[in-house]
Amino acid sequence: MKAYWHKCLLCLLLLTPLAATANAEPTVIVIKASKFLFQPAKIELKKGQTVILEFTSSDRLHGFSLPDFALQADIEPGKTTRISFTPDKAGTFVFRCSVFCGDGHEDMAGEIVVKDS
Ligand SMILES: [Cu+2]
Repeated sequence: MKAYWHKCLLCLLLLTPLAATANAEPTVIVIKASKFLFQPAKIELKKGQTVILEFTSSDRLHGFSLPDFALQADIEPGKTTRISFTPDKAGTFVFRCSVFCGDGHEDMAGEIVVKDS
């Protein structure tokens, strides 16, 4: 009988971390856009791991464009824009503002570094 309870306990211990992983919400990466930068400008992700990219703008309309993953979004001031993103390849990928926002617009960019998990 004692052995039986030991087995039960063992099963519980083994299954608990699995259940926790299955229910885990994707990590939210908060990105702030303003003239003429993204903060943070460098984002590190893991291949195959889903994250939510959450954008806000503190001044005017900006855009987010990540052509290597065909991702595109408008970032409107006063609004929160969320995109679910699961990088399926490793590497360094440049994202840019895709809405002309003034004299520094051309330099408004950042990079996403995806590491093999
Ligand atoms: Cu811009």
